Amino acid sequence: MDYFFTEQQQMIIDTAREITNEKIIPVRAELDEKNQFPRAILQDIAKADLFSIFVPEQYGGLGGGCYDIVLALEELARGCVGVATSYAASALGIFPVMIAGSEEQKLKYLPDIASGARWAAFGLTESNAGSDASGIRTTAVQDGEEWVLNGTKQWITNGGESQIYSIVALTDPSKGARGASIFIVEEGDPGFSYGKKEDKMGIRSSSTRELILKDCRIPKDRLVGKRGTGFITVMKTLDMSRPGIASLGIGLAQAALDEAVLYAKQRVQFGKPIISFQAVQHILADMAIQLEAGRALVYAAARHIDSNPKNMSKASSMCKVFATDMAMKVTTDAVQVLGGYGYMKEYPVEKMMRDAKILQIYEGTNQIQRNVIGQELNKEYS
Ligand code: COS
Repeated sequence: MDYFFTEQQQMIIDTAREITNEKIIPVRAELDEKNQFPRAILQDIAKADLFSIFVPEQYGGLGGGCYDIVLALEELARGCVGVATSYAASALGIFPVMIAGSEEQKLKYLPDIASGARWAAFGLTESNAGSDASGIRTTAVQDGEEWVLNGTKQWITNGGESQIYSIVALTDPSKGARGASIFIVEEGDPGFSYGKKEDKMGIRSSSTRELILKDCRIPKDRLVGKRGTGFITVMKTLDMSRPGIASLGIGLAQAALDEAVLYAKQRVQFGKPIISFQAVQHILADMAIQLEAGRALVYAAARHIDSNPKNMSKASSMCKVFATDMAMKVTTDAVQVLGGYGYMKEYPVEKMMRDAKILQIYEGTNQIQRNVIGQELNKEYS
């Protein structure tokens, strides 16, 4: 379908497509197999200026909106969701600074993020605080001109690979969510180290690691926004990032559909290519319908978010749920169309199905998204 992209959007798509075709697809199976972080590909992405999309122009970025980001992510995810996740995590990690950071912090960090010289990551989740984001236990105590952070963050995307971390910690533990604040922690800060790297079912090229803060001392000016406003910034950050996860589902489902159709055209059974059988055609047709419906919703949500930045929660959660549930279904159906071959690592749909699962879980499970949508509906109709 023609979505009438602007010249700039088409340029973003073409640039990301070239990286996907030339740099990602040839190595994705190997990265998956070896659990290997795609450092060289991220450097190519930086050279192609794609890290600048989500940074405002005055800090060296392209000043793109949500729509521009989802287009880039969709193309990268068509190649590999693990690689695309590593790219997206830098945006997620720096959104708190863009949302609530001081002018000095923006000038210090955003140009490096835009050029891809440094990557960011977001440190929210802990072993006992996943869906319940306000249940974190990491603390930050002021000591003269410094903050002292203590705690362990779990499952941090780009952990150990990024140089800049937005860490959520309690500055007033008795106040719960209203006692949370966000801090910038940099690689090399005293008391900051990395824990074990996870061995995952899918998106294996992305790095998922613990962050350990043990009497980690950082300068006073690393507090992002006002003390105690961290939870609201976290919620706004996730509102901004969730359409990106939706677009990973779109790119992944497109890749799975492409593989399934091409296979069905060349696989001969009962004397005919299997695409000539209605049973197979109907599976492919449903995959295509669901994919296009998801894409239309993601693009519509992204356009809505760009023009209504203060009212994005419902659109953001709706597209995240629909596109990622769809990606799980479409990748599973792709494996079905390829049959026994689809189950083998020799064909890429096996990896696609494994990669799809995390999309329904990370950046807020799809059950949490439904809670957000339900609460927004409750407000709208009151
Ligand atoms: N934008 C701005 N503020 C928001 C907001 C949003 N989208 N959503 C909630 N808030 C505010 C509320 O208005 C409330 O403010 P006050 O304390 O001033 O009233 C505050 O934040 C707390 O909101 P709420 O009571 O709804 O928080 P809950 O503890 O019930 O949690 C959910 C809300 C479940 C939505 C939140 O914990 C969440 O998103 N969990 C998933 C976390 C996640 O995505 N983790 C993935 C890992 S991060 S990559």
